[in-house]
Amino acid sequence: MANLQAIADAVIKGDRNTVSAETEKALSSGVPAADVLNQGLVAGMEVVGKRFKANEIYVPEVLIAARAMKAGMALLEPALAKAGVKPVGTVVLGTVKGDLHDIGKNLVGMMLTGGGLKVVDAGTDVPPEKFVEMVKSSGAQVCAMSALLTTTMPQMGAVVQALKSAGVKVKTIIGGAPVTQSYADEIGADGYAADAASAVDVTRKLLGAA
Ligand code: B1M
Repeated sequence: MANLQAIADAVIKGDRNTVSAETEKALSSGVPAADVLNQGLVAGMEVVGKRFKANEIYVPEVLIAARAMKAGMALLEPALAKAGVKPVGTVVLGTVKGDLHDIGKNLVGMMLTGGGLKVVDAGTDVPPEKFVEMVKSSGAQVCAMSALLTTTMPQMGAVVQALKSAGVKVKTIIGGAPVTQSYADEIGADGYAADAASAVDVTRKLLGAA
């Protein structure tokens, strides 16, 4: 019997073995991957975020919870990313310079792959010049950036500017907890998405494939 609350609780405790076991159980009993993700893994990480903010837990506990969440996400990946679909475009995706948060970025990557896009993962702490270089070398039509810190958000503007200065013809999309549509407008990004699922819709729209 699938128990999504058990997945959330195990993420909160940082118990990756239980996260993996319960995620496998849920998937094999037919629970949709999106429910396992949202009601299990993401629900658990939301509690972790609140406790972190309230100084009830600290960075090591958050890291252990993040590792547990990643174990569950690795199991969900094949279900989220349906194989065999011809890519409708290529996206370079990275977390901007100074920022090491990659859980949301990885989720966006999985959903984009599932949405029929080829994703070139630039990793975390990616400086503007690396985004430019990777967009050029991959021939990507979209450059997607994630930022989780208010202090690293300005890097997104720096990437938009660097792409323009390099004369690279590419659409840009941004997202991450502190990012908003008005911020996207301010820095001249072509798109903004609040979550991984909308990132797929916005990217496909930017490519004219919606
Ligand atoms: Co950090 N951290 N963290 N952290 N951390 C936050 C972001 C924070 C909000 C916590 C808090 O105070 N409540 C806070 C930022 C405050 C601010 O700037 N406003 C914070 C801080 C302060 C820090 C440090 C500075 C702490 C310190 O060292 N004192 C430090 C910075 C390190 C650095 O990056 N240079 C730090 C470190 C860490 C860990 C390493 C411990 C760990 C990251 C592990 C990892 O990613 N591998 C961590 C974590 C896990 C968090 C919280 C708890 C959870 C983030 C997460 O993974 N959420 C976070 C609190 C919170 O957000 N509740 C916090 C789950 C994930 C699925 O959601 O990433 O938001 P999220 O992604 C969503 C959407 O935002 C969107 O889609 C995703 C899902 O639908 N999205 C996009 C994301 N990218 C997108 C791109 C798109 C479109 C949508 O288009 C391209």
